[in-house]
Amino acid sequence: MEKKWWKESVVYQIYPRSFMDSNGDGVGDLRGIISKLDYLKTLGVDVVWLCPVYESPNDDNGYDISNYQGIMDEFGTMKDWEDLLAGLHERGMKLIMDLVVNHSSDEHAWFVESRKSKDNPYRDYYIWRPGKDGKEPNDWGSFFSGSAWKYDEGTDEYFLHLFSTKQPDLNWENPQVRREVYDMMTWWLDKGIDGFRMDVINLISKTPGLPDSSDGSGGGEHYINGPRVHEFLQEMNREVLSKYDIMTVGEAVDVSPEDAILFAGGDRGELNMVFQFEWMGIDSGPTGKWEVTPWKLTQFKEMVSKWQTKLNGKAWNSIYLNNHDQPRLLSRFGNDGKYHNESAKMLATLLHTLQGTPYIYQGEEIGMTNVRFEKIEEYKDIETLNMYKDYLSKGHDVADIMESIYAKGRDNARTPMQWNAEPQAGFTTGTPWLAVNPNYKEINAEKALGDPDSVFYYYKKLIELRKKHDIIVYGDYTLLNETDEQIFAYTRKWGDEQLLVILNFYENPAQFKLEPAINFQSKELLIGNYEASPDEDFHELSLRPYEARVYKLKGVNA
Ligand code: ISL
Ligand code: CA
Repeated sequence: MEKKWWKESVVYQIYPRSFMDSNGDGVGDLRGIISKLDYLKTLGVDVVWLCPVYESPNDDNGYDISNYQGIMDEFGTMKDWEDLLAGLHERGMKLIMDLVVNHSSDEHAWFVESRKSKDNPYRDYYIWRPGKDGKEPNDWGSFFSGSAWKYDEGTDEYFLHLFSTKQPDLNWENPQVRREVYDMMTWWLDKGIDGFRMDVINLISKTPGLPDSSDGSGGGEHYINGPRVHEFLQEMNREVLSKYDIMTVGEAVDVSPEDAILFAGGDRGELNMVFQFEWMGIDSGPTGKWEVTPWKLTQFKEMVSKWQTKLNGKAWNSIYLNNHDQPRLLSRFGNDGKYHNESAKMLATLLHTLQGTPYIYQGEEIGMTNVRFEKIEEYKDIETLNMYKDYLSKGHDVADIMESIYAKGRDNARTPMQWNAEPQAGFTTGTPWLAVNPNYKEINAEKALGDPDSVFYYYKKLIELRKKHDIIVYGDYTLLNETDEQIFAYTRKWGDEQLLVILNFYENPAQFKLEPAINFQSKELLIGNYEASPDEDFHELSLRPYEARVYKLKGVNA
């Protein structure tokens, strides 16, 4: 296995709108982030992934970009951004930027031109089609409800938008579009950034002719891992990425481990890793994410193990259980009430002892939780609001819709970062763009920093361990106790060392018996979320609620 800095790194994701507001307008900004760089340094993360800060009308909070080389006024200036980059680099941290090039904003100059006339030089930067029998050109659906096509009166044609109507898809078939994207990427890299997180990058190639879906299921088969996607990424790599020592992670909707190896295989010349969605789908039903469905630990273990073993030695995993699009991991996979701290630490142990690069989403390190706003008017996310209207019109019950939003809505992750117990959690002196979670007096960074036993310091310790033990980064993964419905246990192997990770995933105490037994010369308890005697016989352990332990075994003979 080849050693790389981005394998050894821990990434911290910042959603700028909600991180820290420096000027009291209720919106997080770049100066706000700069004021918290020492906080990130204390945590010990290596890389910051900054969600979009480019000029944008904010239909989808910056994922609709109207100028790829300018900074959104609300967030600050290019000078602020340069200071942020310098501040990170001075502290030995790196910066990766969000690259959103499946689509732009409809307010981008290219689209403004494109919609003017059928023979405009920019027409072919986007995907325009005449209607079919007075209806949309095909049956593809938008990720944000409804058709993926919008009719434009000016030229009597439709344009494709896989996301909101203000996010027209760029036409990657057009070599000029690709050139523009590569030049823009080069411009940012030459400013000194350390890589990209690429938004829905596996959607950029669409089946020629844009046929209807074969089964009325929305058309994903014609744009997920489309026919030219690898050709485009290899071209991007040749033209841009290969010229720099950077990290790249592609967001890849609906990919299998086999697909991931095509995007991120060591010999492919494409990306370093992808974000896959399989683990995120574990509680979704046949109709999708809003249909909240119970799951079993054995299913989850099977999914995790599949990615760990199939990618081993071939491609690199990204490890995350939440981000700005997902509910808070603690509310979803742990216990955000009585065992808040224990379960937050248990899940952190999992995330930081699997093979792959761990991603921490802002607030995860202090155990922030989901939120329940009473009224739909308090929600701001376009996906949530569109779904609400759509489901209402289809006759769903309001209370049921709200329950889905409480469990799965993206605003769960987007409430302002909880810095302290002062009004608005110390995020702003004004009125925040999205209300703060009412639990900020209990859960906040200041409190965590003052408590040596906090979730924050547990994350810090996990990050430190990663720097000390290569086995945590590179070791091979093997699942133990496969059929156990309460305990998730596995080993990592590296030379004659083994890491043994034992996690009680639930509130009930559990008995753990290591099977088969392992012979070793010495053992060391690296970390755990309860007081434990290092000499305890772990061949037969009583685990407390959400207990997590990580042992390093030396002199193992198989
Ligand atoms: O949020 C989701 C989870 O169900 C998806 O529908 C999400 O939109 C998808 O994962 C793609 O996400 C990315 O692209 C979107 C943007 O809204 C998300 O914030 C971004 O992460 C469009 O740019
Ligand atoms: Ca602000």
